[in-house]
Amino acid sequence: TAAHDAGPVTSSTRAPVPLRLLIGGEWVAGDGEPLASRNPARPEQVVAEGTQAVPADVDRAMHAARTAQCEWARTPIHERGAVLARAAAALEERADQHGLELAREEGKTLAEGTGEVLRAAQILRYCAGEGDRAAGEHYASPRRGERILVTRKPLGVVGVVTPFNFPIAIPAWKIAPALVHGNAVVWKPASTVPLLAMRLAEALDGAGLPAGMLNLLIGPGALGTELVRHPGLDGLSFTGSTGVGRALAGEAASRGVPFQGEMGGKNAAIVLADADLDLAAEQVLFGAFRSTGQKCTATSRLVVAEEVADAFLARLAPRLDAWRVGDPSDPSVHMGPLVTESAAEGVRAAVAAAEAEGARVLYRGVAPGAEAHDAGAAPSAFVPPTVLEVGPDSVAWREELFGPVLAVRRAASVEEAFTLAEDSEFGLSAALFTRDIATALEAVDALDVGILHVNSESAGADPHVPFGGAKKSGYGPKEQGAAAREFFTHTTTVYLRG
Ligand code: UN1
Repeated sequence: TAAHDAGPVTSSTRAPVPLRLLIGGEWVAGDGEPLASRNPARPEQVVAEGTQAVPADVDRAMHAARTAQCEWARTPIHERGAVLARAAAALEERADQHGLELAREEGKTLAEGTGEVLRAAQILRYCAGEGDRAAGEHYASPRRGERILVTRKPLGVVGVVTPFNFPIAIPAWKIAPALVHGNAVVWKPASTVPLLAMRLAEALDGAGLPAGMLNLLIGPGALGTELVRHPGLDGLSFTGSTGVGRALAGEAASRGVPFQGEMGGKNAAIVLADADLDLAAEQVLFGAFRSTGQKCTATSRLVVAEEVADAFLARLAPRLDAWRVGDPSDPSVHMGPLVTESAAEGVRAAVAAAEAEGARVLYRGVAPGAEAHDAGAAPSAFVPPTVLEVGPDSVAWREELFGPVLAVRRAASVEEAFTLAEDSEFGLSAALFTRDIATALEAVDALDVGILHVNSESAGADPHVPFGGAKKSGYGPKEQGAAAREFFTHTTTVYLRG
């Protein structure tokens, strides 16, 4: 039976939720090390606790998945979709409860947490309708009495490895297309957010997904290595850092296993001289500081036209002054902590290094615990929103810090603005602010990015269109929409004569 507790959520000091793994349709305690997920805003609060999976569980899960997948692949796609639709309804019903759990476990705000649970439901619903969409292709034949059909078939058993920052939406956008296209899944979520992983698995299990079709292995990174090395693996979808992604991609390639990698970003917002500066300031604020900057699509670089740079920064500062940083389960808070103290420590160290290299602080907000940190007392997972004016070699310009830090450079022309935006090894998303459609069209050609937003923030993605990046940001096929179908299926070309 599922491990979720159904009662209303009123208190933020409630008892930790017991964690369970899902293997072959059974909810079980792991044989591995104990694991507790903590509220990064209040580290004394344990949100969920249990024991982790051990590497041998990967083999058990893979076998359960293989057995289940044979039958599932023969189940009509509309029936498979109906399971996803029921799981979507269950998540919608529990959106407030799970949204609060997300805020407590990961640190994003209550509104973002609840929004993410609803987004996961939306993705499940989108994939539930996959049976109504084109399933393949039909070609004429150069020979009389023959037609050529291209049909799609599942890969088989796929691995899914997901990050902490969207603990339910990213898993949903990998697992839902995998399942609806007839694959079984072995899933290793980030071990900082096990409760939200369990919530998604419970929703699918409760919706009637056959035993073994989704296996949830909570545990250390070694499980991911075990998974990619398993001889039964037919595909692997990963979101996370470029370093880990490339290591997994190498393992997958050496075994001929298809790999889909969604990796880092160092996304620029470009504010041109003709932009609506109020709109741009609002969207840059959202892009850089929502979810505490912990999105691969977050705006972490700002390229601003010299002639409007001061006017733009003068519009950003009061918005930042009004930006409340604190416990994300308080609905009036705009930005919570980072996911862990050590993540915050890394961002603080990078900001200090950037300053030591000559970066100028244009804005630094306040964050709870920051003073204590300065005094060398209790460490804190909070980092204040920070805007730095930097040079081309600054760590804040080059590296994905995954925190609330915006690195700024000024451009003397549109051309220079595009050149500066392109000055990155990453190419996930970009945001361009201009009123000139011709300039926007130029940007489409000039910017080597997977996603371009014109007059909106660099983050965000719809479930029916491709998601993924260029350069170091992506590897292999993209995610979502028809791109997900491409990845989670292969084709059989049928030369058909009567
Ligand atoms: C979004 O921009 O809303 O890890 C989603 C990430 C991305 C998802 C971004 N894969 O942040």
